[in-house]
Amino acid sequence: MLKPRSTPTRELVNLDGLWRFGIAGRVQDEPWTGRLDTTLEAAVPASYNDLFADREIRDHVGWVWYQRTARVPRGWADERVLLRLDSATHQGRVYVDDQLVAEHVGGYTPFEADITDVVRAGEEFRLTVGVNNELTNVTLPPGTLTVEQSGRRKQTYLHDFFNYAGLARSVWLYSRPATHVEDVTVVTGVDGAAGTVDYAVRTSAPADVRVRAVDVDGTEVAAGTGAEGSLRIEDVRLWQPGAAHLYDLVVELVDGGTVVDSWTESFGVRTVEVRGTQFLINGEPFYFTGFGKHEDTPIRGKGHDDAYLVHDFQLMEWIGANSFRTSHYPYAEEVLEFADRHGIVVIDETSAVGLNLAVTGGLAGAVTTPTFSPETFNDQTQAAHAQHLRELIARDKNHPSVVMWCITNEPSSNEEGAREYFEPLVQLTRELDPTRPVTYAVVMFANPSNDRIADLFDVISLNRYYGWYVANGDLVTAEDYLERDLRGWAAKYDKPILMTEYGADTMQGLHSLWDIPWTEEYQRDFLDMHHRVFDRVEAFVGEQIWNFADFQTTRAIHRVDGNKKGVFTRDRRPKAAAHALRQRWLGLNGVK
Ligand code: BDP
Repeated sequence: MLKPRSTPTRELVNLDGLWRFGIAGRVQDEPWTGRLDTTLEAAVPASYNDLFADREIRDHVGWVWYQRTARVPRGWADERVLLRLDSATHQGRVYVDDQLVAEHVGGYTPFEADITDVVRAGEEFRLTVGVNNELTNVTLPPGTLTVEQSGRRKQTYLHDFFNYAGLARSVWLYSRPATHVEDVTVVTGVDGAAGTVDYAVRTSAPADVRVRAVDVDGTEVAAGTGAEGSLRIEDVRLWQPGAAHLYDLVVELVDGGTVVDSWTESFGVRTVEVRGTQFLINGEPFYFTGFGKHEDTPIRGKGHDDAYLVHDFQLMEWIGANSFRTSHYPYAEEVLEFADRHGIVVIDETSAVGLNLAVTGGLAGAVTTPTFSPETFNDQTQAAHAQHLRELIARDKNHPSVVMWCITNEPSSNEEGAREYFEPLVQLTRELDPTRPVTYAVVMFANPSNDRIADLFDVISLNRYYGWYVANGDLVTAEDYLERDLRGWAAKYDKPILMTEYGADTMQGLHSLWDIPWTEEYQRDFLDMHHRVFDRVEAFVGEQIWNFADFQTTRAIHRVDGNKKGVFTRDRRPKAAAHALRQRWLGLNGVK
């Protein structure tokens, strides 16, 4: 699905701002049928949970309602009119006046509705959006709903981040010509000094297609006609990690000499390949440095915020990080566009986190219930996962910054049923995008002898907590365990190995001379120990620390107002480890 954009043939109205807001039970039934009966207003984009001084809202389980009016610009009489929600976490229902126009399940991918037949150019309409935050065994991420003795409904879940919900990304009204570009796919290659650009344009109706590739200064560097084809850019400037270069692909639909739709897709020319134990970008070995991140800030929760976007990327540059993983869900498209423009490498992850009944918030328990079974994660979960992959890859396939798909975080890959569940999903990912490697983040208790799915993937991405959940406070033992573990994987698979999580909770300002977990010194020494080991293992292609910044979680005895494994605090101040990391990563510069 194309991100709405203003072009010579399309116009765009942003509907962000303050919307009337209320939780179900406190507003009228069928709230879309009239003015929402509330005095509250919520900011969009933002998760609603932390906006109000009201515990019931923060912990509400079920539907909440957002409402505002919007006006269709009067010049849009001959256009199709669409509404686009960049996300509604986790389920959305959209009403124009009294009419349901869209419904979508999945909290981190966009959806839209053609509302031409229910609105009129120049007139106002009432826009009501219901958002539901419930998680079950067939949603991604999954969760469990229970009813307490008091009758209060409660949501529990297996992932270690707060279940922020609402309209955390932008909402748009846009116009589109009746005959239009529906989708554009760009796949690039390198041929000596030239770049090759294979493109495919899907149109809503038969039309003549012409395309041209344009450089940043506006020079046309290649052109072609037809819905599918290949362009050649001589003396191409590649998109490189740390040195981004983007071109525009201008796509025009022409009918009898008139341009009926015009769409511009930016792209970078680069290649990605896994060869043996190497991860190659543009044919050169690439070593990932960086973090697992979260969309998480005070007050806004998971709400997209351009100021934090800029600042987070500044901090990544300052510390020498060349990459991050969108743990544990697809991030706002603005984040990927920024990464495209600034040469930051992205591992794009789905929201399939928590497919593991042996883990609770980072703590391991005994497996009492099978993870994959008709009662737990089943065919319906798998179908939701497949649908999520389709939506994610359709949304993100043209971003040069995205170099790999991570289709799940810490599933119970050592359990029976894991292979049956994942094999078709890996296959689907490869069909949807044959150009990018595929990985999954391997949970600590899956090891080279009991893991059942690693051979299906291109890269082995490990989440390991030696020195934290195992051998806590004993970095000598932890070093030994870590090295054995890594060497075990390296001995079994001829694949690149990447560390996608390692980290120690750290309270900013807590210090000690000794190996005391939670201190700033311990975090620094813990990371140093890991880096010594990584440097000894040949097949190693990168290190992404857990986490970039402290983030909010659900309540748990091992969480102090959230997870504190950030190298930066939640308000983005560096802990001591940040300075040590900076020394290492600026020195490495993406090559080990
Ligand atoms: C891993 C999870 C991550 C957690 C982390 C932790 O992938 O989401 O936040 O552990 O416990 O299991 O800090």
